[in-house]
Amino acid sequence: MTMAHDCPVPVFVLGTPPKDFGLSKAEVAQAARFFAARSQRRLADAPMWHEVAVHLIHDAQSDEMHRAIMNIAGATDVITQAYDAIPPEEPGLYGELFVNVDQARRAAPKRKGWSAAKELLLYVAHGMDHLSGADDHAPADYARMRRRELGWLAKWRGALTLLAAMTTLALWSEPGATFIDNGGFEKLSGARQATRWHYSRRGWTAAEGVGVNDSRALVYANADPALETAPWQFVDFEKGHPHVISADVQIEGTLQGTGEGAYVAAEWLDEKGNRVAEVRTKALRTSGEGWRHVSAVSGPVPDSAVRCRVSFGVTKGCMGHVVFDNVRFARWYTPRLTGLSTSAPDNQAAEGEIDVIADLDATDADLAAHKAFFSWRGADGRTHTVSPDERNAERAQITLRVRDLAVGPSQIAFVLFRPNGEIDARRELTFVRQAVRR
Ligand SMILES: [Ca+2]
Repeated sequence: MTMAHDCPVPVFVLGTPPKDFGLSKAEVAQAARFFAARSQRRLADAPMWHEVAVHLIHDAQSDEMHRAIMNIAGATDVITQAYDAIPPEEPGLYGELFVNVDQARRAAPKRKGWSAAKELLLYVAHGMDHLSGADDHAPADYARMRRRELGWLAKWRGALTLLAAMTTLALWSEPGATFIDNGGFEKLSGARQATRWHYSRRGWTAAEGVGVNDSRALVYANADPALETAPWQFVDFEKGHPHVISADVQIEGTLQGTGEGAYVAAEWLDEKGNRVAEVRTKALRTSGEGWRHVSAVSGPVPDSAVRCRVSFGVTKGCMGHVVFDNVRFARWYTPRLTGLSTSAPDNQAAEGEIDVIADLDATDADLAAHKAFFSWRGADGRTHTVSPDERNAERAQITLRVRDLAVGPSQIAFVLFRPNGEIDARRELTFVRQAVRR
């Protein structure tokens, strides 16, 4: 069961957030998944969450649902329903949230520094909180729930800021060089099979599918849960260095069965064919409403390795349709972050501009393989994240105005990210913005 709890909760959003909320349906779904995972994790013996549907509705439907379910007239913010499994469904939780967008629009202006989008997400968080059994009948319980939900919302917004910073850093993109041949599945043989991939015919089928940007992709459908076979190819590699494996994955709904899910893997074999090293991405049971990018970085490849095999598919026990595209495998470069400093003496200044400098020991390829940014606490009380103004193999640098920083001591950090969002290296320093003497 531990494994099942690590799987993302399948959450579906029905309906569309109003345009003026500035929130996409995909963002609502991502936030809902984030809250669902936190709610589920609250209890050690939580049941398996199979599926949660989030309905975005208006006053009229909210009133109707409210009467039907709770026998109360009038629209409300969110109505939560939890259902038990109906055999032969697996035991566990199936939930439904009815979230009222009209109520979010009405309530938001009553809170300072709040928006309709935040209010809407707060309702989603509240519904998810109820699904793990939280009860708000007593005022103290309600306050406890609200604090927890605001905490989830703050964490989610922090995650959003991070994602936005990462996706805007086009220069710090994934490595271009890959040892995979036909990883995008564009080349087909006469039999319309993707060339260069070895196929084993038993237990599963591979067919042409629609990939990223309407390109070709490979659809993997496992028909026999007892078997685990997958398309594969031998690839080049460099001994003594880590390697990165990644792919774009799309799953129709949720994979059925008991296995971990869809994955991409590389394994290194010695002279005798024994496996001496392996790297595997996190397995997915659902991809939500679109494509998910998965990646993982191996340790340094041992000297005994003579061959490397890359494969993808679904683990034993899992059944369903998975579309794979852009399977990549390349050497992973690790830049070293050797220092972080500012141009101000003793990292203190009252006004003017300061340079913040991260010292790197890297190559150009390292830079292409990493995302990076500086972050600091601003005078406006918010944490700011920005890409470097300048960077090369030796350093990354930004220039900040002292008056934009928080008064007194605050942390300035520099972070290097792997393509999958894991932190590779981080340094921080304490900067003191001194009061101006007049
Ligand atoms: Ca493709």
